[in-house]
Order: sequence, then C-alpha cells, then structure tokens
Amino acid sequence: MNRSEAKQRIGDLRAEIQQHDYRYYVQDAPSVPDAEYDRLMRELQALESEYPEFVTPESPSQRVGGEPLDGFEAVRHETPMLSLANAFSEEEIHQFHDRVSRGLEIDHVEYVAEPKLDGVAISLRYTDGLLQLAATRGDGVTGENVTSNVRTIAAIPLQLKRRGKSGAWPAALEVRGEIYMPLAGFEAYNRRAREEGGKELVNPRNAAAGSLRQLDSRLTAQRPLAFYAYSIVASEGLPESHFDALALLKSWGFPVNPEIRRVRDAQGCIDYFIGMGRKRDRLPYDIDGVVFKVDSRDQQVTLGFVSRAPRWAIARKFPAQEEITRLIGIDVQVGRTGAITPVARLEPVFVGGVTVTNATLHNFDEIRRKDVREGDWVIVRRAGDVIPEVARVMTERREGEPPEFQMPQHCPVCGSAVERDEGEAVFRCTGGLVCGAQRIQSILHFASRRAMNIEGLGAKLVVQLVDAGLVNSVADLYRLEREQLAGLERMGEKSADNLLAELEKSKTPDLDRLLFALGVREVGEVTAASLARHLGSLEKIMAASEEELVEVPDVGPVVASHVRAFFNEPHNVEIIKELETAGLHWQAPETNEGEQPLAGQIWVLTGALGMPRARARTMLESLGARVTGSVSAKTTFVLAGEAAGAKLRKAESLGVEVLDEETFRTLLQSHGVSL
Ligand code: JCF
Repeated sequence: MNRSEAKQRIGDLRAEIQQHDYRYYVQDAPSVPDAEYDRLMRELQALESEYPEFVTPESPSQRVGGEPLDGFEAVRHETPMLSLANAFSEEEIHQFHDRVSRGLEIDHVEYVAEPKLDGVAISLRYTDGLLQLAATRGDGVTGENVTSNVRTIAAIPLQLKRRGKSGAWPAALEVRGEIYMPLAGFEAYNRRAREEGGKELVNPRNAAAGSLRQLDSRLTAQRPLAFYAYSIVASEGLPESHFDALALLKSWGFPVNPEIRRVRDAQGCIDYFIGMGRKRDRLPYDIDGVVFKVDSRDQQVTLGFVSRAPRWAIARKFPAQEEITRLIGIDVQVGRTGAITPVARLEPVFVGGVTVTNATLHNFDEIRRKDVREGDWVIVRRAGDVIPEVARVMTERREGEPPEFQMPQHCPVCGSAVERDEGEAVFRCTGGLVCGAQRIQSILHFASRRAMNIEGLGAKLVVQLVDAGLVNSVADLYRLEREQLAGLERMGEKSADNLLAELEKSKTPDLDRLLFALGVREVGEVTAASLARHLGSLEKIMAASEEELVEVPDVGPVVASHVRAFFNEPHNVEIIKELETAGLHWQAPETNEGEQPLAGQIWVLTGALGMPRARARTMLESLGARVTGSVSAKTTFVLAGEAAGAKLRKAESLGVEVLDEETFRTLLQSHGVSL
C-alpha cells in the first residue's frame, strides 16, 4: 500500500467505524460483532502509526487518552448552565403547570418529558462539526475544561454526521447533556476491581464524576462512560419545538434517551412520572427523577427565568434510594436450608419511600469486604421492591476500633455446629430438621403460594404450632384436629375450620408443585417442573441415579446431587409416606411427549417478563420449540417483554414476528400449559 492508498484507506476505516459507533450508541442496534469492530480499529491504528502525519484529533483511534494534564483550565459558559427547580409532589406539578399556563395565557401546554439521569452535566462545543471543547457545569457560569477526558467517551461524536440541507448543523454549536455510567458497566468495572484487588467505585454517579476529574485521560478511557444529549444552544437555525431539536441531535450522531416523550398538561406529566417510576428499576442506568420542559422555544422565551432556573422546566424527584443511618448491630437468621444470613439492625431511616430498620448484609465475605462493624455509619440502599442492603460503610466516620464481625460457631436457634460448604460463601447450621428455625422455614415454604398454596398458614401460626409441639414436619399438618387448632391463642373455631378446609384442598397437588414444596436444595419451580415432566412420577424421581438426573433439562450435577441426597435421607422418605397415608395424591403432569405443537420453531426471549425467563423457556421447550439468544432471519418469534431493546429492533428490522407477553400466555394456554 502506498502513501495515498493508505490515506484513502484511513478515511474509509474512520467512516466505517463512525457508522458502527452511530448504530451502536445512537440507534442501540449494533451492526457488526465486536470482533469485527476491533479488527477495523486495529487496522486503523496500524496505518496511523505507519503514517502519523494522517492522525487527526477526530480519529476514532484517539479515544484511548493522552498525556496527563497538570490541572483543568477554567471555562466560561457563554450561556449559563442552568439548574432546575424541583417538585416533590403531584401538587407541585399542578402548581408548575398553572404558573406556565397563566404566564402564557393559554389552557393547554405541550411538554417534553425525560428521565433525569444521575450523572454529570456537560457542555460540548463544536466548530464546523468538530468537537472543540468539553466543559463541566461548575457553578453554572464557570466550569472546567475536560476535553481530553471527554474525547475518550465513544458515545460522544468527535465529528458530526452530515445530514441533507435541512438538517445541516450550525458552524458554531453547543450541545448539552449528561455523562453517566450504565449500571452494567459499573458492576463489571467493580467486579474486575475486586478480582484484581483494585479500588471499587462507590456508585454510578460518583463514578461518572470521578472519571471526568482524572488528570490522566488514559484512566478515563478505561471507565465505561456513556452520554445522552438533552439540549442545543445555538443562535440560529433551530426548530421551534424542543422535541424536534432532540430528533435533530440524533440525526447529527448524538445519543438521545429513547424514553423521551411529548406529553400534555399536568396530567400528562403526572402519568409520565408514574410510568417512569414503575420502569425505574429496569432501566440500564440510575435516574433520580424526571424532567419536564415546555416544548415550544417561543413559549420558553416568554416565560424566561427566575434567578438561575428556567420558569419553563421542572424536575420531579423520586424518593432517594440511598440514605445514611447507624448500624445498631448484626443479627444472624437461619433459613430453610440452614443457611445463616447476617442481617443489619438499623436506626430507622426513610429510604426508597419506606422506613427501613433491617437490611441484608448478604454473607460473611460481604461483611468482611465492606468492613461492616457494629456502631458504624452506613449507607443503606433500597431500590424498588428489592430487599434493602447495606451498600457501604462510612469508615471515615468510625470512632475507635470496634471488633470485626465473627460468624457464630453454633446455630443461634438449635446450638448445632455451623459449617461452611467448601468453595461457598454460605455458612450453614448442620442441625437439619432438628433445628427449629429450619423446621419452621421448611413448613412455611411448603405452605407458600407457589408451593402447596395453603392460605392462612402464616409465620405466626407455624411458630405457634411448632412451639406447642403439634407440628414437627409437613406431614403433621394433615393430622391437625379442630380442637387442637381452636385451642391456640388468637385462633377461633372459624379460622380453625378455614385452615382445615385449606389443608383438605391442598391434598391433590400437581407433582411439580409437591416436588417444589418439599424444599430440595436448589430445586426451584422451573427445575421441579422439568423433573416432573421428564421423569413422570415421584417414584421415578426418587429412584433416579445422579447420571439419570443430569439427563433432565435444567438439571446439572449440583442439583442432581442435592436431589439424590434428599431422597437418600430416610427421614424425608418417611415424610413422603406419611403424606400419602394422610390422603395426599399428586397428579403426574400431562405429558405432551411426541405431541410437540411448536416443533421446528425458533424463539428469542427479550425484555422483562412477568415470569422468570427460565420458566418461559422451559415451557416453550416442552412444546418442542428451540430457544436461542440472538435474533436472525431464521427466528420464528421474538417474545418481547417490557423495556425490550436491541433484539426487538433487530426483529422489527428483519421482519420477524414479535409477540407480547399477553399473546404468549394465550398461546401457551391454547396448548394446554397451565400458568
Ligand atoms: O438528565 C439530567 N440530569 C438533566 C439535567 C436533564 C435535563 O434535560 C436538564 C438537566 C439540567 C438542566 N435540563 C436542564 C435545563
């Protein structure tokens, strides 16, 4: 290759890489596998190192960072970077809309609603379509020049895409948006830091801010940062509608949040806020609220500003997901399988919308890793309906040197020895069903809704029954008599009768539910269903060797050994006999062996479903379908749950039929699958 051929090839490679970046970051629909992308990048780097005279700052090869700086220069924002007023209630949204409509003297207002990212605001200046300067918000008037760091963020275009005449960009352009760290990247980064003994990032927001403040841009380049643009500052040539301006940004190559919508009046804003609140935990990034902006620029100008915030925009905040409180002590709880889990007792704190007094500490290793000690100030996190956890300790606030937490060597409930399974994080009480805690938990599990579904048999009652010596195993439940029950505290004759009726009703379970209810370690609903379907009867499951068990889909060697161990235990076999004597009989699953209505079909599952994905998969496979991970022209159906992304778009672009969950359930039911 001669010099001019190299120049040509460098240009082609840059254009191709830029196009792949656009597909990946803006359209969220990757056009080539990572390996192919890497190959193009390596070829570009090789050519540029052979012909350094052709290297330009806009080359995608330049995203690796450069020499460290001594400090960041100050940058003055010609148009100040505003802050947003906050609304903390529905009422305040109404008040906002009333102010806007009064100010504009109109009844109805169009707003643009968007998730409010928990990241770092950034201003990007482009001249003739080339990135010149990136600055943080600072105090709104003066920020810091972080251009060399921002250049390493692949989602930020170094050079704008050209569109036809109508969509041409102004020669001088400022784009504002939020740099953030996607949760997946944050977690992957920390996993690696843990493995390599490096420093972990505290949370995605701090991680984004800290990454931008690195003087050495090669370090920033290692951080998985992303970007969404949210406004354009330019003196001329902009659309009247803010929403249209966002579409224009996208056409120039900026990622724009796909959740952004145009809504109408206060009610539209409120509905959007509620919807986003439901979706919050399924988004691939942290948000701390939503932002509403008046869509019309003319209207924005009419409304103007109060001090440093626009009158035409407001942020509605979600309750904080992290708060600081004091850890009073560490308790341990014994679960159904004897697993001993440490629990933090906390000074009550309002977080994620509820008052929290307990939080999980996961396991012993986590306590050591986070260095949690009694009396510490801790950050408690409660995201959505997830169990609250101690996210981290504020060791800087610790007074003195409290002792490290020690796992008890004896079970706090039954006194049996506590042991740690080899290669596992979990400590276990070795007492088995001798341990009152395990007995109670195993009975509760047996009665739970997804197992035998015995309504009215809650924790308080089970504790009473065990304490009174009436119930020692699940088989004893079916020997309970009316007088015994009615004699218990807080238990009338009516509730006694109801419970007996519930027990009676539970005597003809499906085999998979019974199997799940028995509480074999590692045998969840999906595995239980698979065992029942493939082996057909409890006798066969009980008699199966480990070799036979691993033949069953969804069963690996670990599960197989737990199943074998469970049925090798005479006590467990005895309980099953007693259940039969008490009149229980379980129905074998209807086999559709040989009858496979979906044979030959290839399915892809994507997005969030209302059932575990493994379950949907097992059910499809039981009907003869094959389930794969990526969409291609061969795919028969794509089942798209909520917040489905790239796979859904790929299906649409290939013309593959897409089903929603509702339709999917109907389809399964039409083939006799019970849900
Ligand atoms: O996502 C954000 N954090 C965010 C912040 C989004 C916006 O549209 C904003 C903002 C701060 C100020 N808009 C303004 C005017």
